[in-house]
Amino acid sequence: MTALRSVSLIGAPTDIGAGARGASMGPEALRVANLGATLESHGVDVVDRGNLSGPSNPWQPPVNGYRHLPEVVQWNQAVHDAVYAELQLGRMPILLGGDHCLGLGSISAVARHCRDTGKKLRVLWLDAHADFNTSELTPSGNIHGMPVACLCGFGPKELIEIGGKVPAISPKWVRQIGIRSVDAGEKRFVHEQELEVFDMRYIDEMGMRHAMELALATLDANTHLHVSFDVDFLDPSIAPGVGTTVPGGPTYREAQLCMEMIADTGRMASLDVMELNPALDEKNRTALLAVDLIESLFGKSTLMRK
Ligand code: B3U
Ligand code: MN
Ligand code: MN
Repeated sequence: MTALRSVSLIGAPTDIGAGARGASMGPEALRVANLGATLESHGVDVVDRGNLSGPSNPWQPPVNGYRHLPEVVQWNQAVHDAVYAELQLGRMPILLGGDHCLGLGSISAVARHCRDTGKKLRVLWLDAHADFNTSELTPSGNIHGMPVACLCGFGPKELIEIGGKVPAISPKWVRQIGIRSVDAGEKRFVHEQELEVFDMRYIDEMGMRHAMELALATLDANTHLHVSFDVDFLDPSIAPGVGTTVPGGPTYREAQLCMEMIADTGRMASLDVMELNPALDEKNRTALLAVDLIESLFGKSTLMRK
């Protein structure tokens, strides 16, 4: 069972950091897929705070290695403030993205809350991508490829300072799962910073169970577990509704096991559901799958377990 049973849904309807338009419709697609009522059916107290607002997407090319930096800062500031406010109320924020650049606002707020309360932070990054680019390394300038680097202090000042402390987190607190697309320079940087990555090769060889056992090892009663779920983590055959599909991702069963093992820790205290792109989906099936997996994150299981 998860520790916190009071959840606040926060919509962040923007694709400001992405390379394809459409993730701005993600929050509504998750609502249409019945996320709120589904969580309520598992005994969760759910409040939908509605959508944040911010600048529209000007769809401009990168400037000095960043696309839409001022707009990305504004959106992340809004996300930071909203997530931090929910944590202060003792509620579990679920950020409905929106593209993954907003993981910066969300996790910098979580890190701030952990500093306030003396908690240890563990970030589980479920993604096809490492999102560890910088302006020098990025092939695209899209900031959704940079949030983990920014959280670790590598990024533009106005972005990395949002949570009040630089760096917001240490690479040691992060575990990445499902990774299968990393750019050449980004790969070197991942090694240099010693990010702990359970890539698809690891999952193929050792299995999701073993990967998750290691990723969740050393959690204790004082750990705040944040899950940042980029929907492109999933294999595109089951989750076509994302901007950057990468073949060879976790199957339905592997993804379910991943979520169930997170639920079993009872430590998840905040969640991002990112990069869902309804413009590329088929009859909302990717949103419905995301809701199904989120149910497992909240402890749904086929049989009663001890
Ligand atoms: N690594 C590439 C592609 C990418 C990262 N995150 C997503 N796509 N969703 C980049 O542009 O940084
Ligand atoms: Mn991502
Ligand atoms: Mn991704």
